[in-house]
Amino acid sequence: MAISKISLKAEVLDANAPVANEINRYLSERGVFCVNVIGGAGAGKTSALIGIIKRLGLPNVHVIEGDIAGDIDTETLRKLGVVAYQLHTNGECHINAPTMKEILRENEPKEGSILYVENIGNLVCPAEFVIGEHRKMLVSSAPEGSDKPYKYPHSFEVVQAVVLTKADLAPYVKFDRAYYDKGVHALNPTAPIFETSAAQDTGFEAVAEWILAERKKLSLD
Ligand SMILES: Nc1nc2c(ncn2[C@@H]2O[C@H](COP(=O)(O)OP(=O)(O)OP(=O)(O)O)[C@@H](O)[C@H]2O)c(=O)[nH]1
Ligand SMILES: [Mg+2]
Repeated sequence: MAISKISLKAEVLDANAPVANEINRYLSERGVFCVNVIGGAGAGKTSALIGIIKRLGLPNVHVIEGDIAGDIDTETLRKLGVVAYQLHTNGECHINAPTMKEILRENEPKEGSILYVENIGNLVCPAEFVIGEHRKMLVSSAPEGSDKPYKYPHSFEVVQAVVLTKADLAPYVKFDRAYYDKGVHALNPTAPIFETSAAQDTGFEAVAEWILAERKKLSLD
């Protein structure tokens, strides 16, 4: 039973990868830099995106909001003037490449833009699926606990940056920053950890600068 589950998972991931490569080529040819934002439910992904987008400006930004149900985050972003598209995963715990391809067919991102994709909130499945992104960014929050890298290692391994948010709450939840950093660095020695707070609107400049620098590395700016 366990073996057939594993082979089914491998099959699903194998089928996903070529579509993700196709999307990556499509986006790169259009000069669109795509960041796949993953993180637990309620970690602060949408709030972090707002903080980043405020720093980078609206004109060349698109957001795909992945949800199981509803369009609350999409509406929040639209009210702020962000061009946001709603993607529903029909109950799936992650966005996959075919679904991403479908939404891109219906909503072509503007050439030269930055496309953020807010994935479904959980620390497991979104880490496994590539969807054509250039970078994966993890939003991880202090109240989730400093043990998260140790319990959900894959989410910390596959990303190129970690946004440690809700820093304003760290003193109230006994967040152990040294323990957290040790766990993150053991799994991922190169990813920067950006400390932010959406409540205090702090730390997002550095994240925005990182995004622009990563885009430049790929000559997509
Ligand atoms: N104190 C504090 N609260 C925050 C911060 N960032 C987000 N929140 C709050 O945390 C809750 C969840 O924030 P969201 O940005 O919606 O989180 P999310 O990860 O997008 O949530 P889902 O899309 O539902 O998975 C909201 O009540 C926010 O106001 C922060 O930096 N500090
Ligand atoms: Mg959200």
